[in-house]
Amino acid sequence: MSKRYQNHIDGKWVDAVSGETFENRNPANWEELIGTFPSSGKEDVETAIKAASEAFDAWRLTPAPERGDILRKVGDIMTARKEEIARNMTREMGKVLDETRGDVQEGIDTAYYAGTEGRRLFGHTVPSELHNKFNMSIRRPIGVAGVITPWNFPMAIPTWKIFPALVCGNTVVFKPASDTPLTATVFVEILLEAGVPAKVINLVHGSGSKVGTPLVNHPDVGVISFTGSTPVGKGISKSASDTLKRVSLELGGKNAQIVMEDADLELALDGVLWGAFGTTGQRCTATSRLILQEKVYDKFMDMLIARAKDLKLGDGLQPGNEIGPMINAGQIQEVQKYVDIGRKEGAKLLLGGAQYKEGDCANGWFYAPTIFVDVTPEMRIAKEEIFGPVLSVLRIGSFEEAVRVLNNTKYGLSSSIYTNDVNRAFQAIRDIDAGITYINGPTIGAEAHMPFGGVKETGNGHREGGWEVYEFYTETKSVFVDYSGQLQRAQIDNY
Ligand code: UN1
Repeated sequence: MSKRYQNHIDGKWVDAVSGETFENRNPANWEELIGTFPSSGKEDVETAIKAASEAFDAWRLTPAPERGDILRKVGDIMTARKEEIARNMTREMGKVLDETRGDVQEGIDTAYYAGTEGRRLFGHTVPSELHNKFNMSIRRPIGVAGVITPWNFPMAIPTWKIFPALVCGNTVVFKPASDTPLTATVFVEILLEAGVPAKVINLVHGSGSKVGTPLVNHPDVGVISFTGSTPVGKGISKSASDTLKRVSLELGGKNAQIVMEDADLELALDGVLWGAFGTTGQRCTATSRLILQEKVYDKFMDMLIARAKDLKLGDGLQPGNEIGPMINAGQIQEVQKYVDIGRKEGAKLLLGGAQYKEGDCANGWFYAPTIFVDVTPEMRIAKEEIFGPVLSVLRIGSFEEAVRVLNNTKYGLSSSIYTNDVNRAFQAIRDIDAGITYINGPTIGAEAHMPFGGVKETGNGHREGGWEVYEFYTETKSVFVDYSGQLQRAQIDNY
């Protein structure tokens, strides 16, 4: 039985004002309706922002360690419900159960990290220029945070954004991707059960244009955190400049794995298979390019094709399946568009290249793992994000050429090099233009307590995860305490 789900606004579970709804279907079997969700609009967003603004004062005055304690309870509840959340996540967005379990675990780790961060939120004390005067900086919450999240990590990414926002003392209006509204709803239920005050967390379902845009434009929202595509991120950045709000953008990637001739090839093979085809290639950190040294080219390609052609596609809830469906028909078309471009550009298709409809996959959005060779650095399939199970292979001679080819894209999120030469490894760390570099590991595999984000058009300089995101959600105040009992002019006026 499919269920009718609601928004959580102003402390209550409610329908959209318009009464309209949208459907959430299983991408592995589109005949399975998971539920209907409110198709919200500007009025719903405005009520949510008003509630979040009203709740701000009491929440910012709650001691940060106490706010952190609530998140520790959130982690406990998520741990107890991990399996159920993972199963529902696989049903609504397709990736295989092992991966959705990992997605929930990333949220759990983020909860426990955030919980203890409530006991830090460090400021600085520094000496004053003057006698009998004390200087410090403290951190204050910003106000209402607007959080807009994608469907590929329906639990982990909302936790990356919402936990630090809350620990820092902000209240939240949360607009999840309309492909994964169920996980978002369960997440908000858990926050409330753990003790987040009802008006502090508001959930508004619906589309980017009807819910996201009014959220970004609203003058009472002080900070926006968004993960999604680069074109949408640029639009958000422009709109947010009207109200000068702070914005964190985590956008596209065109990540590459370099394999040098001295690499452990078996290790590199496991890495590229996981990086390129895990989550059906639908990670912003996915390995979209393999940059392969010519001396090991033929051998490695034989190994790669042998393994990639046997990857098992199917419903992620069935044990043994390795690759789930893509998220929806639109993404299938987008991937097909790039496969056609690659062919026209003269790359050679070695594997896949079409929607996959065999057996149990007939009623789902499956796409065959796809590998292009003879890809040159200037081809679009070597430079543009595809967000699907498509790997472009580029042949290089030297290490220097490998780094040059890797950097030849407007994105800079994740990167990887397989080599046993420690000098090359450190040169790669220094010279690769990316926010993340893995040595002898694939391009995917973030850790909750490490900064996450990229350079160039992958973002606007902020990082999620780790300690840096806590700075994003706070404003610094410089404080001067003069205990001299006299007017002391600043040093510049006395010099
Ligand atoms: C994303 O695809 O937006 O490192 C995030 C990784 C994951 C996070 C990916 N833990 O691949």
